[in-house]
Amino acid sequence: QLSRENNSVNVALSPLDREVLRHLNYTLGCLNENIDSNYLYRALAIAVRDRLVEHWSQTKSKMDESDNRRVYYLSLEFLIGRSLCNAIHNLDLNENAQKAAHQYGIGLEELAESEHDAGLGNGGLGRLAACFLDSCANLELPVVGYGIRYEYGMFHQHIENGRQVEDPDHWLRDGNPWEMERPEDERRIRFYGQTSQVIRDDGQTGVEWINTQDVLAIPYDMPIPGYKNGTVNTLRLWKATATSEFDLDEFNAGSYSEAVAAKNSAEQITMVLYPNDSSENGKELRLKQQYFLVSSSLQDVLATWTWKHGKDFSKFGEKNCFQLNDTHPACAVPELMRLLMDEHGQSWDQAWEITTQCMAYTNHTLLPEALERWSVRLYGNLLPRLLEIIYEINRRFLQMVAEKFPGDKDLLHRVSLIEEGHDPHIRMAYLSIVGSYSVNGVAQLHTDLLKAGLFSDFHNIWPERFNNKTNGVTQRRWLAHCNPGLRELLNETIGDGWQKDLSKIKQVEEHCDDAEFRVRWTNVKQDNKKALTNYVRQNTGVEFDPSFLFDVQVKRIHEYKRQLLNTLHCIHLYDRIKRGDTSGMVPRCVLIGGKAAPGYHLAKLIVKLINNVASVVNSDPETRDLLRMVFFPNYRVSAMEVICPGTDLSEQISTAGKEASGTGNMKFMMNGALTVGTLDGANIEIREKAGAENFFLFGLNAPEVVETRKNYRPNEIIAADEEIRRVMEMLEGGMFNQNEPGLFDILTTGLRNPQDQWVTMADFRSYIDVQREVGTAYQNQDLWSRMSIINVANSGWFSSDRTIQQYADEIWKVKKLS
Ligand code: DL6
Repeated sequence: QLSRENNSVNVALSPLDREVLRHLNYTLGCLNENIDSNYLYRALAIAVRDRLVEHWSQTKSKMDESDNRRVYYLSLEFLIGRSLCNAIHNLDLNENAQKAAHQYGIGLEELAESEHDAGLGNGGLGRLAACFLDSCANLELPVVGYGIRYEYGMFHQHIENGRQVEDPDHWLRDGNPWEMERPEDERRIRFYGQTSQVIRDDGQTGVEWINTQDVLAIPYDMPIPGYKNGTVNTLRLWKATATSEFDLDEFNAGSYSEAVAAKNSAEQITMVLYPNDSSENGKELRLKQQYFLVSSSLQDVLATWTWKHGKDFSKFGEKNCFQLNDTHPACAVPELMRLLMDEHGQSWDQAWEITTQCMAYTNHTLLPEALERWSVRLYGNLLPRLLEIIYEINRRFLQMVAEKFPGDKDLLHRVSLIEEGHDPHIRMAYLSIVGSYSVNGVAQLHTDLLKAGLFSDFHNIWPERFNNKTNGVTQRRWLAHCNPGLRELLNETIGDGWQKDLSKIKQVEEHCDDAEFRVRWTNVKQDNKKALTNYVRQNTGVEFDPSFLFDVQVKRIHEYKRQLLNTLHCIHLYDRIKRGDTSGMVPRCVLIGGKAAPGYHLAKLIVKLINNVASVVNSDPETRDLLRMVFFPNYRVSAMEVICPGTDLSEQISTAGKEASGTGNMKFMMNGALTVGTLDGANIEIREKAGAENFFLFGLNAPEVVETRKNYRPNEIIAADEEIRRVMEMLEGGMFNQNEPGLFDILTTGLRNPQDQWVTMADFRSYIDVQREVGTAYQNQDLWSRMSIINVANSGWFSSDRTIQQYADEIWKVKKLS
């Protein structure tokens, strides 16, 4: 409970302060002496939002008036996190907002914690979409985000007896001051039914989709403010609702629950985010979500188009572009065809030309289990008209391939959009490639692997379609906002131009030989480590010591990301300490955090192992001066904002060739952490930019992983290496599962399995060795801070502004709104 400290009307109030008070009193009806901090947060958020509204409307008018091409970023996920401080930062309102909060005896940072994270995404892919929107607004590009307004976002994770437990995330329960409902733009979405031939007004035969079960899509708009530039772009999120509130006949007959059944079933569509980030779901409800997003967004764009251009679609493809964030919105290809042909009277050829002129597809994964395939049966039942169109696209495509590569039957099988068999499936990645003019990967290695492997046949057919766009993150959230200490030091040293253009951060490299500057740099890190120490204590009860090396791995829990390798290393350090082999050992706090998909049992077992090892390590008085370990629960965007500024060492240790890019690696680099990593994803580019001497490299590269797997004998590796053997003995001997014998057998068996895809044992020795180098380097704080400065100075490439400028120039061909 807070109360106004200056309640007298005579006190001079700043305009923002006055608005906060007015919203508290009259928007929220809160006239009490004592104010709940959540009310104050909402009053401040609305006051800040008020300052966006005019710019928002001006940006929309500019877009409407301009003849520029427009881009629509279609994504099932936008992992936004909190919006208040981001808006305050971009509006340059920090000082005023601080003062307004202080009127109530609370700091802005503490007040901001009242905001629920908008967790509308799983991890990298969703967070990338949020960074991209920020950069589009910063670059004043005419880009609209389209997504789903999930009632429940990413589940909350808590730990019980070392195990992950999931809780629902009802992030909207206190209202969401950042959204505005736009019922006037509702769209009707159709499911099920059949198709039938009709004769159209112009005498041509057409197709009608009949007997459908419909739902309505209602848009909620969120403002996306640019950085001090007066631009406010839009993220439009769709909510599903029934076409009528309830069935009046049923209602009058007294069957109340039946009367609202349709409403409930419609609202289910946008009820909850699917929590799998790296495996497909195959569930009908998920396909409904995908089609619901795509159809409502395309109808929205077409409505704006016809309002301006009537039935003239000749320039539609030139003036519009849809970026597909992975294959999740891939039904945009057949849906745009359907809308153009069945609703707007275009011929197949016209519709196909338009579609392939405006669709672009980004691939985010090489993992076979994450590649979407939809059962033809399920698809045809839910979306019969779309299935017909997909079959026709495939027929024409295969005909073209047969003409271009005569006699190659095998090729036709390989590239067909339909995987034949007793239960045929549609290959959504192939559909996306065939329907798009651009296909991109998200880091150079990833794109190279796509071209040479997964999509090699398509690369052969259309080499010009493939391109790379290495990911990036926004420096405004991931440095300026989350690391105020470093922000101020940078501003003082090189000016604040880096916030708009991160390439300017290079200038700080000149100061890496200045001893006094290095001390200031280290002091900033030290303060951030203290803040992280408090955060860890509050959330876990574990005491970190800010003088230790903070070694951090936070990301989704997955076998390929190898949290298991990190844990094995912790066991190894524990063993060394117990044996008294501590010479040159640097004291370390190891933090691991991340969510496991609820159905991914091995990942959940890895969480349990991390917790069990941490509990043994932390309760042993012999080791506490050299090693602490914690599993950080409920890892999310707002947690990363505290974790990454306080990190010394960033763990990016995936099996080479498996991590498409990674973006956490970039956030850590920007905040002065050094990376220990494999040659995977964007790590390769991080190392190139920072210099090999400022990066701790270990392990096999991607081709070596492929070679190693042909003759992989982990048991021999274990037997031949005394230190590794001891780690396995501790693990297999039950040291970390004394009350639950055999609990981790499935993990140890996996590590010893010659078929282990992640070849953990092949990299373990190299990882132990490089971690010794890390320890040695950390002992020389002067050298460490120099390396840290050089990493930050060379992080300019990893700004999402750079990535988005490349999308704009090379894929979208779109110019800044003038
Ligand atoms: O491109 C964003 C992000 C990459 O940085 C990660 O390396 C990659 O794992 C992630 N992919 C996914 C899986 N999605 N699908 N499909 O989240 O994308």
